[in-house]
Amino acid sequence: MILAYIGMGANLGDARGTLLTAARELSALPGVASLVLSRFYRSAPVDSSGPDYVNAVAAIQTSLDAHALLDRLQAVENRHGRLRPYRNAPRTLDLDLLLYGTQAIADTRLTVPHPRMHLRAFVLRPLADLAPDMQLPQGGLPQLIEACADQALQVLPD
Ligand code: A4P
Ligand code: MG
Repeated sequence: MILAYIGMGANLGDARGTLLTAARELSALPGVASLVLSRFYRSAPVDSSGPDYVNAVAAIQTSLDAHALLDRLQAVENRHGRLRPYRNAPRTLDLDLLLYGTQAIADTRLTVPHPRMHLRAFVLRPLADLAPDMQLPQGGLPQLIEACADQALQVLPD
C-alpha cells in the first residue's frame, strides 16, 4: 500500500457538495483502502477566474500504481462534468495527484510531486491538517505556507 495525497478543488456548482461526493467515490474505488479528508477551505481563484474555490486534500492508502490512480481521478472528474475549455478554466471538480509515497515521477502524463503544490496555500493548508510535520523537497509546511501569495483562505465550518 502507498500513501498518496490528492488535491481537490472546485469553483462551479455546489463545490463543497461535489468534493464530499468525490471523496466518497474515491474511497469506494477498488484499490483504495482508506481515505482521510482535510477541512474545507474557501479561497479566491489563483491564476484562474470565476467564483471562489473550495479546496481540500484527501490522504488515501492505495494499491493502484500512480498512472492507474490518475486514470481513476480523471474518470471521477469527468463524471462530475469537468470540462477543459482552456488552461486554468473554472471547474466543477479538479483532482490532482500531489504526492505518491516518496516517488518522484516526471513523464508526459504525470509530474509528482505536483510541480506547483509548494507555492499554494490552498493546497498546503489542507495538507497540513493531515500531515503537519510533512517535509516537501522545498521545505516544511509552515514555512512554505507563510511564503505563499494566496494567504486569504477561509476555513469552512463543518
Ligand atoms: N498531470 C501532470 N501531473 C499531474 C498530477 N500530479 N496530477 C497532467 C494530475 N494531473 C497531472 O490537468 C492537465 C494534465 O496534467 C492532465 O491531463 C494530466 O495528465 P487538468 O486537470 O486537465 O488541468 P488543470 O487542473 O487545469 O491543470 P493543473 O496543472 O493541475 O492546474 P493547477 O496548476 O493545479 O491549477 N485557485 C484556487 N483558489 N484553487 C484551486 O484549486 N486550481 C487551479 C488549477 C488554479 N487556481 C486555483 C485552483
Ligand atoms: Mg488538475
